[in-house]
Amino acid sequence: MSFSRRSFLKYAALSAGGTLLAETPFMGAKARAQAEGGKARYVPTTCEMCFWKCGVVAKVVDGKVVKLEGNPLHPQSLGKLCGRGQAGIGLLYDKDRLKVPMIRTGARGENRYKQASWDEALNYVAEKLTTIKGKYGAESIALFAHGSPGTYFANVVRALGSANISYPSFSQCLGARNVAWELTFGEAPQSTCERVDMANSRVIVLFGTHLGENMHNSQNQEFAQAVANGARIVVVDPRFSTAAGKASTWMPIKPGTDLALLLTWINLVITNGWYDKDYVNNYTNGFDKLAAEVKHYTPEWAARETELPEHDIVEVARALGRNAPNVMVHPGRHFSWHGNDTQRGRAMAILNALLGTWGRPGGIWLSPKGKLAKLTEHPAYPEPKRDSVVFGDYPFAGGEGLTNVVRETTISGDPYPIKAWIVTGTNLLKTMPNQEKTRKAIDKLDLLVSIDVMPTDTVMMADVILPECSYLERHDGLFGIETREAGVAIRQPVIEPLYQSKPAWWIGSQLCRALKLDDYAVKGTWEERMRREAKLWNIDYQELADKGYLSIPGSAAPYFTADNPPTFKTKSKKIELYSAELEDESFAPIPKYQAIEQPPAGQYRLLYGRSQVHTFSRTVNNQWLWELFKENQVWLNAKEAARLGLKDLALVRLVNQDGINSEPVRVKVTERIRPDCVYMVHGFGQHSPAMTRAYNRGADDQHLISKYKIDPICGTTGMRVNFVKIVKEA
Ligand SMILES: Nc1nc2c(c(=O)[nH]1)N[C@H]1C(S)=C(S)[C@@H](COP(=O)(O)OP(=O)(O)OC[C@H]3O[C@@H](n4cnc5c(=O)[nH]c(N)nc54)[C@H](O)[C@@H]3O)O[C@H]1N2
Ligand SMILES: Nc1nc2c(c(=O)[nH]1)N[C@H]1C(S)=C(S)[C@@H](COP(=O)(O)OP(=O)(O)OC[C@H]3O[C@@H](n4cnc5c(=O)[nH]c(N)nc54)[C@H](O)[C@@H]3O)O[C@H]1N2
Ligand code: SF4
Ligand SMILES: [Mo]
Repeated sequence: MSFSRRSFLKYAALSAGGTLLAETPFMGAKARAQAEGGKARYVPTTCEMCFWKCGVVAKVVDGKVVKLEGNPLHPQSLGKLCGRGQAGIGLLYDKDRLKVPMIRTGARGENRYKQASWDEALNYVAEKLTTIKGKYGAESIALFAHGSPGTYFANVVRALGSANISYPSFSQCLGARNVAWELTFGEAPQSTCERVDMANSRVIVLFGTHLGENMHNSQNQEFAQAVANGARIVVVDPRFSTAAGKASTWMPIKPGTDLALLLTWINLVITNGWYDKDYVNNYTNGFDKLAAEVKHYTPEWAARETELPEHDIVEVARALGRNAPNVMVHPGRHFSWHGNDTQRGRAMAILNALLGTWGRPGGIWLSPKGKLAKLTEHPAYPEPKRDSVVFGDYPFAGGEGLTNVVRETTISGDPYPIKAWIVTGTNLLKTMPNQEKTRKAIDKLDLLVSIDVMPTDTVMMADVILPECSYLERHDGLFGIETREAGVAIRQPVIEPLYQSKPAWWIGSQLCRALKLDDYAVKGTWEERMRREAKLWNIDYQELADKGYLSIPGSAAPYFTADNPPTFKTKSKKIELYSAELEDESFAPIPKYQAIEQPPAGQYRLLYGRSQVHTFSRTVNNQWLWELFKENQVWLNAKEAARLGLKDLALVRLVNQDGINSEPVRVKVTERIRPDCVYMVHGFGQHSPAMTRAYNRGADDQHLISKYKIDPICGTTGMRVNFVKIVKEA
């Protein structure tokens, strides 16, 4: 497939839902309103349609939000929003939004609730939490969170005396990647965003990382720039992704064999001398051991294992070597694939190290200088009496906590019972593998509180539902934003909260008061606190509120040069090609290839990913995005479809290795996927009838992910280990 540069740029704009905006001059909200005669009001704020934290400028006419645009002053949006960001209005005005606090009256999942006042609902929660704490100890209260509301409830849980706090963004997303890079470089390859200098890169290799479907805004804009600048794009993906459409080489790898390819590239780069010798000599340790260890990973062997052409394997390694250090093997983001993910991440990090990409143009840029001071206005949290369970027995289970371990502990009651869950910003039934376990854990609870904006499947299991207002109706943050430079962004209300919904900071503070933990409640309003924070940071709050983003002058880290060498926060202060830390814990200090289980005849490996116009399950009911993409389909290779007698759009069910059936779903017959796997967009198959548009639309990939494989190093859950057969639906 070949696109001219011009048509690609047009296409890149289209792929964001057909609606990327042209850059608008923006000198601040007031100036803009004045320039236009004052009919419209403009409010800069921060998007939460996903977690990229783009700067938004909202246009308000007669009290109604009529348009959301990208803030040109903000480095995450660069004047544009993706389709989901623009559709924030669809969330704000969604008729199905949670509107009032509710207390369950029927059985869990029966959808019977009574309306409650805020006082009643919060007192009810506080009483229950107090009883549970009295009976089982504070540690029996756990928080699951994702995104900005988490902060306010982590405060409540810590104030109560528990540290059982976990986020799916570690366990079900990028945990293994960060751990791998921390072990290798002493630092994750991400600050606010992945620190990938794509626009200046000459060769970019993507493993999965389906940019263009994965619509993280500025990253996609930089990817488009890279293509326009003539970078060579190599896409390793069993599926011909949107990014593969921009690639010179598509490598349709056999799923789960990526480590074989990576180790072979490491071998080729070493044995052919294609690595950055000065860099490797000066900044790494363990090179000789690495060279010896990877010797037997030959291209012939890799070709058999990965089912990729040997010629391509060698040729891409050569291209990387020739263009090093201005190249990158993109570190990826969603990383919990097969349960051996930390070692895959290690191999990616090692390959980047050999090519000298850390801190170099076109590689991984360094994190900005200086850190913002922390504003703490409450007493220290009480020390939990019993250790938190959130890191399980995994020696490298990073700082964010493992959702799956909290779930496991809730089911087993070992080492102590967990009896209350506070859940906010995450749809656990859709997010964690093995829904039966999630339900089983919920059955064990004395209290499930949900703070959310939509009546999702998980919300409708809650005992108490507390309606948060959308991100367009609240103060939140300030947010420290680290891209190449450090900066500060604001989230502020564009309009007042609709219905009886409230911001998370208010709900959290009121809950503290109801629990008689007044010292942990916000002093005054959150906005007042934001002003105090701005003062601490020497930032003009008024200017920030007008512009949406302010950069911190002089914070950008330069590329590294020989007189400005990088410092590495590893134990040896060098890049650890050989990891003594892993060895000390009895893990392979250099990644070793081990083949993973492959599907039996007649079954396919279940793969999943993103649609450019949806975020997981959080947007499936959004009127605007729903109109663009109402339900997912199952991608199936054309030859396999012919063999099964299935035409395009045929209705089927998938049945997994444990006999679990999917909802009925249509087949997309395509040459764009290997014959041994099928692919679905994640987030569909909502069973909550209160989500009237999304209800029963499409199929839920998570329902079929009953099996998962835990990474022994960091405890994240590999989820691409399920096999399905396809059954025609009558
Ligand atoms: N529009 C949109 N964008 C998003 C999000 C969203 O919800 N919507 N979510 C954001 C978040 S939090 C994340 S973490 C990222 C996730 O997005 P990525 O980090 O890009 O996720 P991946 O799992 O790397 O990419 C999915 C691709 O991996 C391929 N794949 C499957 N199995 C294998 C394999 O064994 N080997 C290889 N090489 N490829 C394989 C699939 O075919 C698919 O094309 O997206 C972010 N961007
Ligand atoms: N099978 C499968 N599982 C996956 C993935 C996959 O691709 N396939 N992806 C994994 C990845 S990469 C990630 S990061 C996680 C994402 O996991 P989650 O973050 O759990 O994803 P969502 O499904 O978007 O659920 C978000 C919830 O937050 C609510 N919400 C949205 N905005 C707000 C707000 O402003 N305030 C509050 N209080 N709530 C809000 C939504 O209504 C929804 O209930 O899932 C992981 N799990
Ligand atoms: S990438 Fe899109 S959805 Fe995510 S924060 Fe930016 S505009 Fe919002
Ligand atoms: Mo993620």
